[in-house]
Amino acid sequence: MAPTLKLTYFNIKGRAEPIRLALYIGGIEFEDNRLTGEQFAELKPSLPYGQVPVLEVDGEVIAQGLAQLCYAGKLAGLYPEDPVVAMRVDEALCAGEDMSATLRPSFFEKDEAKKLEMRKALAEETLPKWLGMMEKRYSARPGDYSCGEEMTVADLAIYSFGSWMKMGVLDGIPTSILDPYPTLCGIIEKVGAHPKVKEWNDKH
Ligand SMILES: N[C@@H](CCC(=O)N[C@@H](CS)C(=O)NCC(=O)O)C(=O)O
Repeated sequence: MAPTLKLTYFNIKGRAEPIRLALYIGGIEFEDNRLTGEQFAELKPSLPYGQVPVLEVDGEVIAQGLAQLCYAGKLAGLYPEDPVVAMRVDEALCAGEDMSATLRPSFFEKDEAKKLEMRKALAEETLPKWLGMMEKRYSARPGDYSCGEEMTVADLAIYSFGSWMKMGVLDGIPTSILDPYPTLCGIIEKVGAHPKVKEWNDKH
C-alpha cells in the first residue's frame, strides 16, 4: 500500500522544492504542508533537529532534506538502482550542499555593507570555483543529466538551486552567475522543460 506522506516546510521553494518535484513527477500523493513563521516557531521544539523540511511517512517523522529527497526519488523512480550511479547522485547532492553552505554566513549578516562584501567574494570567487568543478564533472559524463542518461533527484536539486540563483533573489549575486557553465545550464533547462515540472510550476 502507498505510504501516507506529509511534507512540512515554509511557503518557499528552498530545501523542499526538489522533494516536492520528485513526488509530483512520480505521481505520488503527498500533503504539501507550508508553515507560516508563527506555525514554525510553535512546531520547532517538537522537530528532531528543530528544523524543516520534515517528511512524515505513515506518521513517522523523518528529518534532513537530502534523506527525504533520496526517499522521494526511490518512490518516484528518480534514484538509480545501480549502486555506482546512485553514488554519483549522492556525491552531487553532497557537493550541492557544500556549495549552498558557503552562502549561509551572508544570510545572517546584519550589516548591509558587510553582507554585500561577502556576496562579492561569493560571486567572484567561491561560487565560480564550485560551479566550475561541477561543470567539469558533469560534462565528462554521457547523457544530458548530471549523473548519466536519466534524470535523477540530483538534477532536481541542481534545477532548484540553479533556477533560484537565476531569479536574482540574492543581493550581490548576478542572475548571470551560471551563464559560463553550459552543462549546468543545460540540466536546468531540461528539467524546467519536463512536462510535470512545468505543470507544477504553473500551479505554484
Ligand atoms: N541539514 C538540514 C538543514 C535544515 C535547515 O537548515 N532548515 C532551515 C530552513 S532551510 C530551518 O529550519 N531553519 C529554521 C531554524 O533553524 O530555526 C536539512 O538539510 O534538512
